[in-house]
Amino acid sequence: MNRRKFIKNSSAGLALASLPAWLTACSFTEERPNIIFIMSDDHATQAISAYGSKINKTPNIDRLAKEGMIFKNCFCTNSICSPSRAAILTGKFSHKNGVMDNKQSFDGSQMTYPKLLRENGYQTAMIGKWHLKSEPTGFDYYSILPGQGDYFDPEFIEMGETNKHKGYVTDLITDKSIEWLKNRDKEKPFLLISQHKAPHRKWFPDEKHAKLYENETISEPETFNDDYSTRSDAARLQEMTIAKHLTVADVKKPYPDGLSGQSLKEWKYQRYIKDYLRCVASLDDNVGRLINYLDETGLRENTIIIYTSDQGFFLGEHGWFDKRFMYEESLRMPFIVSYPGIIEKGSENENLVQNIDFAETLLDFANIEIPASMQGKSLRKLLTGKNPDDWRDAVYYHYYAFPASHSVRKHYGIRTKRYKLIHFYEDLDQWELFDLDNDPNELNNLYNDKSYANVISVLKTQLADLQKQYEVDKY
Ligand SMILES: [Ca+2]
Repeated sequence: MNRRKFIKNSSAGLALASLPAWLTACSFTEERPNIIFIMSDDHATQAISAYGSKINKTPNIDRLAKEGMIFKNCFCTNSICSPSRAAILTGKFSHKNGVMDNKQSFDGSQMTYPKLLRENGYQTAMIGKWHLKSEPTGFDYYSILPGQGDYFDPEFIEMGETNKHKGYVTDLITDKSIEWLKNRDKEKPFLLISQHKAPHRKWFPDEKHAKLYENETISEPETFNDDYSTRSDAARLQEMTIAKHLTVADVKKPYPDGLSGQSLKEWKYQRYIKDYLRCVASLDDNVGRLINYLDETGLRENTIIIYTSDQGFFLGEHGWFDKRFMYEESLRMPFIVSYPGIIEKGSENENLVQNIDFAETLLDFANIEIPASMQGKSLRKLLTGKNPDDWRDAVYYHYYAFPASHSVRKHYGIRTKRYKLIHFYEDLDQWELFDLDNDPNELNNLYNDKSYANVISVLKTQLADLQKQYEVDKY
């Protein structure tokens, strides 16, 4: 039995968890897991075969799921790029970490989980898309894309110095990640954050994948022609339709003569979804490259690998691209965790979890005390096969970025296992209720159905309780 298994299987594990951080850092450094946190940008679960994709295959991401645990109900607290990244680093909702939309700069002086790992003996690196405006803090090394970054020959800011690199961004981020692993201090455990630009708009595939799906027709989602008839005005006022708002620049080709209305919308969807899936194919290859490196170097055994994306995305559902709404495709994040010997292979979890739980989980596995100011919960028990009776029965969501691109109105809401209640506020003041058991596609807003009056009343109380618990100002 190796040391780590001994600690896990004996009462020594409990004793270790209660030791002060400095002592665990000094005495047990070699037993603590390494962590590789791989995050892509806008990769929806509908485009991951481990989540049942009907339109593509992701064999390498699936491999992580087969060798670890897949979370079926992992949700974003605010479905947009910078806010999700800030929530992950801090374990706090947007109103607490200060990044409510993509305009705000992350206050790097605040506590983050990489800082705590570093203070406790980990070496830490951040490679790839950062998208938080301020300089990364809490890392021994960083090499980040400026802003959104470019797909081809991108610039990287490496420890303050900007240089252009030749190649495709997804390959380069993986090259840099492997290079850092090769050159790290092998005496210390590590945290490597490897964050991809792909498959973010405008979805430029590399040459290797450029012809994938060329002679195929990708199926359209069930809700492709949604008319929003029962929904609030927010569903009609948005500006993210494939029909009207996806541009010539997005599809990278002039619209064919003679196409208009529905036939043009269908043509644009094919152009959009194929480029998106091509970017995902390269991403999946590169996830495989990184896992292979860990396998080849014997690092896999003691390394937690996470695959996630900063939020979900609409892949034609409701006729849309982009994210932001609290609807399922945008709200749900992929979240897959592998840790050989500790997490049961091929396991699934349906508990309601959120991106504010990631920091606490990683600190917990590293036996570092979780700051009381963090608002999420460690998933360690869930990941080790225990199902706590007192796990949360609802999640809170809040989107603030209006006016902004795509014109999605401000809203907040609550999602339980069965229901979702959303309040679009400020200029609208309209509510939506969905019964997800009977209406998983969220087509029937039941807010004005009198038979749901009790359900709505209970949900509103739960929502108010969550707002109180998370110290949200009233809206
Ligand atoms: Ca994103």
